[in-house]
Amino acid sequence: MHPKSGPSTLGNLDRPTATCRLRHGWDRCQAWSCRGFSTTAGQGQQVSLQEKQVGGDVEMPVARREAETLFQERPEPGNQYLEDALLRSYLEAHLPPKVLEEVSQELEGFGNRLLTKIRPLGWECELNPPVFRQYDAWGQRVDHIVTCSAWKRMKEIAAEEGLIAEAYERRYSNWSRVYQAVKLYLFSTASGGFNCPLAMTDGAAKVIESLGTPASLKNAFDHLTSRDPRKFWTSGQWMTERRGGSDVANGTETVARKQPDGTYRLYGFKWFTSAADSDMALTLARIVDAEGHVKQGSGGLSLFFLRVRDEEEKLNSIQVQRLKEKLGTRQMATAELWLNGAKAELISAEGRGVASISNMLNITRIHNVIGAVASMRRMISLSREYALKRVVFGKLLKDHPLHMQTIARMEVQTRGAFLLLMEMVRLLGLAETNMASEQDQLLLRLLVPVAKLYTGKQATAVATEAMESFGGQGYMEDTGLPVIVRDALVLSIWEGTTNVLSLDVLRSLTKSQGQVMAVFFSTVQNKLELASSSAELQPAVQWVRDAAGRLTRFCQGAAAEGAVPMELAARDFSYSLARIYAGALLIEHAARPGSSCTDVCAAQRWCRQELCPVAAELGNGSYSAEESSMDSALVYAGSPAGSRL
Ligand code: UCC
Repeated sequence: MHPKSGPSTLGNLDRPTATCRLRHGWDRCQAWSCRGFSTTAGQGQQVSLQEKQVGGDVEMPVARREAETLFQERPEPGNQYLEDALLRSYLEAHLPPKVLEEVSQELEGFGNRLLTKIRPLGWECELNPPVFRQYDAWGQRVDHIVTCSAWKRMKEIAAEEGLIAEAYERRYSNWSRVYQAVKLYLFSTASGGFNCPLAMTDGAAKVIESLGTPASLKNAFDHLTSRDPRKFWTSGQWMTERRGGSDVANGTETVARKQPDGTYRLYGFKWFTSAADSDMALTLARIVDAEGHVKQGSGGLSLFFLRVRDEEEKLNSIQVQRLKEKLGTRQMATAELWLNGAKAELISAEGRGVASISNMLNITRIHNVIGAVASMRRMISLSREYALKRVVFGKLLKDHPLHMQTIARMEVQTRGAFLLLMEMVRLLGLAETNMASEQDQLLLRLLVPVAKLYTGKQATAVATEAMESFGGQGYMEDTGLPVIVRDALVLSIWEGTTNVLSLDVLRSLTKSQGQVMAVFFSTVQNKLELASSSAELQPAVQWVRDAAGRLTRFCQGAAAEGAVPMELAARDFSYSLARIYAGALLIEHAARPGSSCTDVCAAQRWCRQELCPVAAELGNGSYSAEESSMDSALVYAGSPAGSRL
């Protein structure tokens, strides 16, 4: 069921709860709290005697009064920036003092704006998803995607806050990317899905900048990176077609016909176009040659820029087929689009479409990581707040050790993911200010798919676990919790599934002829050395060293085995990279002067898990030909297809 109306206990923090308003009206609710009554369930049990004494005061029938005691208090986290210990300690540890002083002031203000203004708007976006109007009242085809006023306001806020501009103005040099990522991380779960168009907008700006900002694209770049809400544009990324979005090289059917004026007309069907209300898009197509032929495969793909509508708001020879019925991210319009001669500009070298759009992919994948870490952080914030209020079995949830253990495990996962994110954007900032070494660039190329695939899975696990920590309330649509869970589920699908990204990890190894692994190991080693004087971190350091040793031996063995076992091992291999690298980052963070006991504990706990699953699975024989054919036998047991294997 999708909520269409009614305030949320989480979404509408500045208003009374739905239950209060419906049953008594807000005044009555406040009157109760003035008398010092808690309406929390377990506390209700504790205060039942008091209640009996004052029952006459409230003039309520007994049956109804008993129902009142089942009310539960909503969790109300405060300023997200101020309450995020790891974020603040990371910034303190890394940013130059002057930059830290400026950005922490701005972030505190942004945290307040999120709390009081932006989050309620985000909830409005959830309650008012986009609607597709194909015809007007007189039968004219208009293909209008109608978005709500809160969504439009989100676009203005994104510009005002410089959520894209910050990265390209570079007022904090190499730290600008870190600062932008932090703002996006805080914005993400409050944004009502607007983080999605921002991901692609950032990606498009990155592509244009990587092309040297050609004169023909200067105007678009200025719009994408503007802080002026009247000028700011968002961009789509139209890559997925009917045959799917993973194997882009073979799935792209859209063709581009050159026009006498040097522009192109695009013809094709784009199957998933997210943020379809965007101002512009980057898309792939195959150029038709003079004989009317197109080149198949990756080498036949080129990259194009197009405006979605013209100055009079008329679609650029594009028809909207329909909006997608998605499990989550419903606040944001994802559409099927027919390109029926859309006017476009070729912006890559012919046949270099995939390589050119990969700049966009890497940015949107980083945004995916931002979304994943933000979802985890938000769910934990809500969960820990709730544990301060909810009483069960005679005491607050926070006093149940098993409950605390469950949240603490999520916290450790989130910390590892957060540091992976920060490491990537730190490297990106260096690369964009010509301060990155060749090693830094190789590491960045490797870490983007690793972090994307790993945190996507973590977000799903943490979001569902945290939802469970609310009991039945977590499953209630109007608490807003299911929205976060649904929206998190897309993170391991969008911008490359876990397996596709695992293969991308192998691609980065092949392209660098293995150099990237040498950089990986030496960087891990350097981080571990920072902890050499900390006795309490030594067990964790040793676990990471052992895991890195097992991974080295795996790599040496895999090189001898050939490509097939490596493909089979790709997912476990990528998980091993993520766990070992995040372990080293947690140790590095815990080893800094002034670290806290929770920093040390998080590092120890992270490193206690299996850090090198690929070596463990190799030991189990999981990548042998026999095991691989048993995989298929297991999958198809009982299916008619089983006998044909
Ligand atoms: O489908 C989608 C919608 C899902 C549902 C969404 C619902 C709404 C959600 C909204 C949420 C907010 S999203 C689209 C998902 N698709 C992808 O992300 C693409 C996944 N596939 C890949 O990433 C593949 O690996 C491909 C497409 C990149 C593989 O293409 P090729 O052509 O086979 O790749 P090649 O030949 O290996 O690479 C071509 C060139 C090479 O450069 P050169 O030629 O110089 O050697 C590669 O090194 O591109 C380079 N390259 C890269 N460079 C490829 N990938 C990268 C990279 N990541 N970074 C740098």
